[in-house]
Amino acid sequence: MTLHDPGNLQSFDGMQTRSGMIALAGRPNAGKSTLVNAIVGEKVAIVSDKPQTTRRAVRGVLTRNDAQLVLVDLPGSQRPRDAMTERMQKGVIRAVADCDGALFVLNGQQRSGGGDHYLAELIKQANVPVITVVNKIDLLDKQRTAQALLDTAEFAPGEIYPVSARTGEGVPELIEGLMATLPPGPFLFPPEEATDEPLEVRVAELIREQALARTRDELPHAIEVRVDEIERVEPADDSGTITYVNANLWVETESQKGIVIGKGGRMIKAIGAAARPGLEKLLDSHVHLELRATVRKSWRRDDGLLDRLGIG
Ligand SMILES: Nc1nc2c(ncn2[C@@H]2O[C@H](COP(=O)(O)OP(=O)(O)OP(=O)(O)O)[C@@H](O)[C@H]2O)c(=O)[nH]1
Ligand SMILES: [Mg+2]
Repeated sequence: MTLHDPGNLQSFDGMQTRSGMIALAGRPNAGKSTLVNAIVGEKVAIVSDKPQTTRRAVRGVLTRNDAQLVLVDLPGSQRPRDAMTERMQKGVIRAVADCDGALFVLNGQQRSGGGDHYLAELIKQANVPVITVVNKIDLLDKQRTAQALLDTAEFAPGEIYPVSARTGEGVPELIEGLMATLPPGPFLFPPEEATDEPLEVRVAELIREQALARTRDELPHAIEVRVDEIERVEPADDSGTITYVNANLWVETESQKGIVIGKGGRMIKAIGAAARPGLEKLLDSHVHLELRATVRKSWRRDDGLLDRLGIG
């Protein structure tokens, strides 16, 4: 860096760096979290087929040579249903305006006139550069992809990229497009980090992902997972590190608790067993998971608690 640099230009290994935060906005289930994982090349955000899987902003980081892209995965936007989703919406609008740019993610297979148009207007108001993505093109043939792109161009801001977050098609081109929008600036995170999420949160989210995959209707929305303890033990022999994870699955009613525990504990065991491979990969260790379920009445309506949970 020389004294004549304008602004806060910095160098990394002698190079001038660029960096920026890009917020992902889109309706629930559009595939925002899947896309963040595809771009950063690591699972930093959980995914499910239930709407409103993402509850708080999750940052995913991709660093390449002299450029660092920080993606801010946000909860899906739609008309609020309750106090929790209302807070989530307000948070989304603030988050987009606070970023250097926005990535507007549309579900190419399930387009909704009203919802997508409303969101497009909201994003334009944030006054930041926007790139639009038509996602899930693996589900469309060429002709329907072309039609989806044409329809999207009618109302969506910025350049439009067709992608499949699931197969990775179009993702390299999108990364190039996003990198090109980054303003000069110092790296915001260590280059080797894919996210700044605390380990406890990543662990809790991987468990919640498996609980979401096994529940329906209102129940997925009533589940929160808290990790009480993570303890790494290095055995004297070389049998490998064991990590003991103690986690608590919150629900709102006794009947919900009955469902998540299941007959003879079958459901909660299945959730734990399904979460374990992801946890072992994340923790690079054998994992012993102790999972309990607790009724925490109306936790989604408790403002103080939602604050502490970082929701909204
Ligand atoms: N076929 C296909 N499915 C996808 C693609 N991207 C995401 N999905 C699926 O769409 C569903 C929703 O994906 P998420 O990434 O959780 O969507 P989201 O936009 O983050 O959803 P919220 O967090 O609820 O706002 C999941 O079942 C994904 O597997 C894609 O490119 N193709
Ligand atoms: Mg999500």
